[in-house]
Amino acid sequence: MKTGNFIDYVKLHVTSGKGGRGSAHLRREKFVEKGGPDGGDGGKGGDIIVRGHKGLWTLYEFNFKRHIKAEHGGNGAKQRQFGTDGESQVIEVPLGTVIRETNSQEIIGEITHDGQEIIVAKGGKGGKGNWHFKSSIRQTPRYAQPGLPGEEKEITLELKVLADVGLVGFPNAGKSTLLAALTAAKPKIADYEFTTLKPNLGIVKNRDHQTFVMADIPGIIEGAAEGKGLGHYFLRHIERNSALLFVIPCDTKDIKKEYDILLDELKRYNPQLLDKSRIVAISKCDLMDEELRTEMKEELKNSFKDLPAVLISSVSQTGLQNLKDRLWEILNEPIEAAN
Ligand SMILES: Nc1nc2c(ncn2[C@@H]2O[C@H](COP(=O)(O)OP(=O)(O)OP(=O)(O)O)[C@@H](O)[C@H]2O)c(=O)[nH]1
Ligand SMILES: [Mg+2]
Repeated sequence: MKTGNFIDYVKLHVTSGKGGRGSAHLRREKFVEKGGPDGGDGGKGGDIIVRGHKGLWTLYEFNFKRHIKAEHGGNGAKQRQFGTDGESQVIEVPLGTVIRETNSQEIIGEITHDGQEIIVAKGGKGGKGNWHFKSSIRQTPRYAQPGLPGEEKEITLELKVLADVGLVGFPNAGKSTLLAALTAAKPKIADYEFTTLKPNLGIVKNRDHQTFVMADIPGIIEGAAEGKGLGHYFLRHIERNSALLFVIPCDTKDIKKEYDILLDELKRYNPQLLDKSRIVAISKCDLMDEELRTEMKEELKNSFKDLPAVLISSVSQTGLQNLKDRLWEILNEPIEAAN
């Protein structure tokens, strides 16, 4: 479905290339009276191929590229020259993309692993040149095959598993500020609680063209399950994320306790939320001096043990690259039975 700037469903019009024509050339040489047929074969039309890429998390780019065409095969020529094969077009998609034929809704295939390729529209075969049709009774065939047409299809790409990050935190924790610091999204930010009333999504661009989607949702408070604050119905927006990023400000009295409250509210909404990978970001670290930061790191080690916990500041842009790298690592851990 399409929500705001977020795309996980896209319809494309794809056309493979048609095959090149076979040539009906007859050889003529100075001292050869009757030349034989020497027309080469036409090249094959390019395919439209969907390929899985583990570094992609959205179908966002197809919002601007709805028509995809592969190249036609080249025509055959004299001296049995083959026409060149038309170049195929490769559509790179995130893992978990289901491809359907739009009209029938029939599933063409599903991309589940990196490098996997599915041909969604086959290029037309090239036509045979006239020399193939030479026989004892037909020494100079003037006939050569035309190339076969390509295929034209409407396909739908749908991202089944959204492997991305949901921000979880109390109101005023700095979730929206973090989204704004990491993505081009421009969520409302203010120094009061419940500034965010509906989810915002942004695309995080990390090094080497790695991208993933981050979802910022309203703050959660203790008792959200009973309807306190904005309640917890909006937690449905992070149900399909593969990792949860807990945002807790550094000036929180008891960081571990706040984390446990958040975890408990998630559990009360849907215990399956606890199966997701988690990472903790201690926000607003520009408010601490070096000494406090060192102390905080010790505290985090004791409280969170194996759970990754990082210090960040969206305002001074500290720790953000580290956070993106950690998120990337988590998102690329093998997914067990994701569905
Ligand atoms: N000093 C400092 N202040 C920050 C930082 N990040 C956010 N803030 C401030 O914290 C306040 C709350 O920020 P938001 O990003 O709106 O917080 P939120 O978690 O989205 O809040 P809700 O939408 O109400 O749940 C704002 O006044 C921000 O300017 C930071 O890194 N350093
Ligand atoms: Mg907010």
